[in-house]
Amino acid sequence: MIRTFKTHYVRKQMELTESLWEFEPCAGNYAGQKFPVAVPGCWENHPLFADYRGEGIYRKTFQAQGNVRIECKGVSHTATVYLDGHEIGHHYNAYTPFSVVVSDLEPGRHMLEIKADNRFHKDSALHVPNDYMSYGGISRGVAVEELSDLYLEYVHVKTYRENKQWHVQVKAAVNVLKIGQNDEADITIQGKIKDTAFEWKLTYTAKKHYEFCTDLKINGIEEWSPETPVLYQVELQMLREGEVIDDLIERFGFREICVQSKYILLNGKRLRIKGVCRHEDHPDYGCALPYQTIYNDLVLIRQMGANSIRTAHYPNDEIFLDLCDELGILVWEENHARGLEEDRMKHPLFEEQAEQVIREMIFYHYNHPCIFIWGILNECASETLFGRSCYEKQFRLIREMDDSRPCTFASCKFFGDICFDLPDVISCNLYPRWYVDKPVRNYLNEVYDWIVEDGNGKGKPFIVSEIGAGGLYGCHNTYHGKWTEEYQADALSEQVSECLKFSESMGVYIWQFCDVRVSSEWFAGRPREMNNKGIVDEYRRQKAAYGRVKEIFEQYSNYYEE
Ligand code: ADA
Repeated sequence: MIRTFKTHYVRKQMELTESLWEFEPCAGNYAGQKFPVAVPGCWENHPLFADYRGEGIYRKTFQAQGNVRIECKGVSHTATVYLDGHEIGHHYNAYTPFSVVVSDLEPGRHMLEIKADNRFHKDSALHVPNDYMSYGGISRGVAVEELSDLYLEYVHVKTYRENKQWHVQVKAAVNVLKIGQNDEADITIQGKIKDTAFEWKLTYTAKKHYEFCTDLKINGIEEWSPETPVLYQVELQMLREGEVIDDLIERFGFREICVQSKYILLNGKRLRIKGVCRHEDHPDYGCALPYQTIYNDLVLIRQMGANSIRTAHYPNDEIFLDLCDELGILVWEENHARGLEEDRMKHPLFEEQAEQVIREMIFYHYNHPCIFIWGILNECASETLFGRSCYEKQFRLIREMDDSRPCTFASCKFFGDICFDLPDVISCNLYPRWYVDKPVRNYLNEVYDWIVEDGNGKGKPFIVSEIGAGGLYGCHNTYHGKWTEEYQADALSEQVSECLKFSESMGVYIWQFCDVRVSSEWFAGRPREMNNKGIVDEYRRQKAAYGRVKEIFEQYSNYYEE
């Protein structure tokens, strides 16, 4: 399953995830041997490849003809795509979707091969040894679609209010793959949102790409919010000479996010964030969590009174976003980068690769009402001039692509950060009672005062984007030392309640939801080669901290009083 709802009724779409693929590792003890595997999946979850870092080829045949679009929701982390033995695509970065279109396929069976590579190779600027695992494999769904000579490429819906009336701006594009004999043809695109219909006309000639945009007033809608996650559909159909040749259905919600002085407003109400950071990670599935496991995580997160998830440190699977739309969970979605210092950001491919993640993240995820803020470059070099130039460029790109959401970055460079004038929201990762031996309240005051007085962050909303402590599931001792469940629960109680009591903070994200595997090449003293700051362990067994945080979160509503 690549989405939780159907996006096409006319276009023929087949998901290549319903039967097994063949997997062949390219190196190691089993090089050249073939294994049946499920896709999506990570090879680390096959007992023979639990620590394999390298290249592996996935093979699958499918039946199709004509113009074919192959969409991969995520291959970890470098993909080379071959069809019938010819290379047709290449993509870097595990966490964003990509697609390849091939014209005029003969009717019959075709061989799709995807070579995945999770080595920290020299051309990889973002996937580096880190405090999370860069798994290997086809980690998200794959679909094959048959297209007509032209197809609907995307539809983006922005919702906004004017004089208390809700409007939508609908943008869409058509790609022309082939021109018929007469070199031109009349096309109609019919659109529908609720009971409002609209239409675009197009006469296509040799041009390859056509863009459309319409603003509409929509009556009688219900707003999307955490309490009422009401969703609507935009439905497009493309007709040539009266015949429907393509369709595209997307989902969105009516909601407006903006920043006003120190507040983040959702539909005019002052949001209070009670959140967790979450990696896509599970001992049985790696980063390829199936629908039910993602859903179960969201249930646990909601049950503890949280209203938000930060997708640290990369864009997430669209099924996760679909579910957050449905359940009313606010998402901070982040581009891919963690802890890259200046020399890493000077990697010749860094800029291009990081911007590509932003482009793909916003292009594919634009319609999700759950996403209320875009984040970039977690804990990167925001204390240097070169680092600042990267933050500047990336914020510019985001704002060009989407003016409907604020943006932010999570800093650990306060007392030296020179970028706080750039984002709409100031976010800091703070670890009092863990890495910093100070009472939480004092540390919060110290950091916040610096941001306002010396850090150029005055007058903007402030969020604690990480706070937490390590705790090993089942570890107890009489003196509640570090790594015990008790120490973690005590530290988190103090951290979370102080952040929520702090009148200058608009909310807090706990680091982190569950314990996660870290790459073995990155160590930093993590017991079990895992980051153990989860409030549930890797199998989602609740630690003492879970219940303690729940008690605190439940005392606070989703909004600040006016
Ligand atoms: C950082 C970082 C996280 C994680 C955390 C920790 O703030 O953003 O990815 O590494 O520290 O556990 O130390």
